[in-house]
Amino acid sequence: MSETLARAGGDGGAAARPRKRIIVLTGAGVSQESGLATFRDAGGIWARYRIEDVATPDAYARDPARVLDFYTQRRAQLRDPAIDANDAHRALARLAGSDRHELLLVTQNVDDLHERGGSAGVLHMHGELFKTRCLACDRLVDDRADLTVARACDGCGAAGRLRPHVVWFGEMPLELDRIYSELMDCDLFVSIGTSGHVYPAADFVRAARSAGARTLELNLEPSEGATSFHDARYGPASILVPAWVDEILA
Ligand code: BV8
Repeated sequence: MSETLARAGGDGGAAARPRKRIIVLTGAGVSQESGLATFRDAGGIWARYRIEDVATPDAYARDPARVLDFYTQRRAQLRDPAIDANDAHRALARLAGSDRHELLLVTQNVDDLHERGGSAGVLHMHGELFKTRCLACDRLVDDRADLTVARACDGCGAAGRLRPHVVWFGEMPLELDRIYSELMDCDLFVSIGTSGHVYPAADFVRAARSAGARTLELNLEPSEGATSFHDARYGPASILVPAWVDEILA
């Protein structure tokens, strides 16, 4: 696996056993027990909003105020001190610290709970809620403030050109080349808390399997891609993930 991966400690000396290369993909289910709504469960985000109205480039072009308000509300919720990382996030950070494994943590989530649970180098393939991009000058900044049409870019001063740094439907996810090259070179692919509904993330298990990796699904219930996994365990992530990490580290 390339050096871009978080080296999991250890001196890497010649005598060192080869590290097990693990790729973990997470979805909204890993943050559900932290209090963040998922997308497709009962009462989920897409039960209250239409994707076409709030999560596509056309929606933003047609009614930017509505789209920015959707993300402003999600930012406000994520700023709420009652929302914090859970045991699943923390267990994955523990795994990254192992000197016998190399972990690439890819998340579809735009929240920062993996980071708050202790993970570093998280690959946010659908972007990040606490980042804002200016369409006039392409400036990308950390930003937790409300997004409004009137707000001007601190860099170029243009107003009405700011958007959340998230990947909308119809837009290319981030770092796909890097993800696919790591999938071709991993020993174990683990999918956690995702419905397997959104592509290309839903395709990763097939790519990993075709390259010879073992595949495992940890989810509340069978995902749409359940039959593509060698192994599966069903239940809440805050129970399943720490138990699985303990097994891996034993
Ligand atoms: C693209 C950011 C390429 C915004 C999101 C085939 C190939 C390529 C594309 C497509 C294709 N088929 C269709 C498409 C188009 C589309 C797509 O997939 N549509 C779907 C609706 C069919 N894909 C795209 O548009 C993607 N772009 O492919 O570009 C391209 C581009 C240009 C030109 C040519 C090609 C972009 C997709 C990214 C969209 N942005 N989010 C935001 O967050 O607001 S997607 C959104 O869905 C979130 O990122 C979310 O993470 C993601 C996936 O949802 P999940 O995370 O899985 O959440 P969900 O609620 O669905 O499921 C939760 C699961 O957790 C459930 O299974 C539940 O049982 C479980 N769970 C619940 N509680 C717990 C739990 N598990 C454990 N413990 C618990 N406590």
